[in-house]
Amino acid sequence: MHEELFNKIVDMDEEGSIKLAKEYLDGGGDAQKLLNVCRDAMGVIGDKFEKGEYFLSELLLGGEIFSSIMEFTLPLLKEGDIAKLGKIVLGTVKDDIHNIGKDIFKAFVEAAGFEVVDIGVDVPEEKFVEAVKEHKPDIVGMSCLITAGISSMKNTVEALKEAGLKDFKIIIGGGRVDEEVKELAGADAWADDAARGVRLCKELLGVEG
Ligand code: B12
Repeated sequence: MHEELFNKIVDMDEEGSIKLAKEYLDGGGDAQKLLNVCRDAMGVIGDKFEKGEYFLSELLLGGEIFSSIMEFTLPLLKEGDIAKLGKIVLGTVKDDIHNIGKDIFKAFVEAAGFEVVDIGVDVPEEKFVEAVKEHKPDIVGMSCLITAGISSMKNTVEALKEAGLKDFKIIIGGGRVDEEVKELAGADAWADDAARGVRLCKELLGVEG
């Protein structure tokens, strides 16, 4: 199953990979092994995107395939099966309703082994503050595609500080971020593609892989 499923996912055979994954589990296959194959395949898709061999459509489809397989695989995983690299509270900032990039990043970073608490789009500062208090993440991720979102990110970082919350790193992503915006917002890292974002999340927490 392993190599065949890996190839089907990397080759973007959505129907074939879902069918094969279901057959594997129905035949008594191991959910943890299935998850590992999906993770490896997602890593390769991310690498191919960074190298320019794959485009946005493949990234989107890769995210969809992973999410579809996880829908029926996650409930079968035992507590402790999912090696968590860390927890991320993720949202698109206030006044910005773009969700596509956030959702792709979410699928890729979950595939890499992070737990994600998705708090949605157009998320006001207070909601980030509440979510951080409640979920105690290792990383706060903010997505931003529009210029108006830059001040929202800055305000969110300030609101988190004012609330006395500080035991986490902040990463920003989306089409409207760069080094300058990172400095302005007071974030620790920025990424304008999902694969880079995953790598940076690992770097921020000093985890291998
Ligand atoms: C699709 C789209 C829409 C859709 C959104 C659909 C949806 N459900 O998301 C609709 C039509 C609703 C829309 C609405 C608007 N849009 Co629009 N939209 C776009 C468009 C064409 C594509 C955005 C997109 O999905 N890109 C693909 C994703 C995958 O890319 P991405 O978000 O960058 O994500 C990747 C990385 O950045 C990273 N990533 C993303 N998030 C995160 C988070 C973290 C933490 C990390 C680490 C990584 C990460 O991973 C992703 C995968 O690699 C862009 C143009 C463009 N070229 O970007 C304009 C664009 C973003 N929109 C724009 C505007 C202005 C608007 C509107 C204000 C238009 C209007 N006048 O009504 C509205 C409303 C906006 C609002 N209030 O938020 C402008 C923004 C300009 C600016 N500088 O402010 C753009 C750039 C178009 C333009 N050139 O004018 N839009």
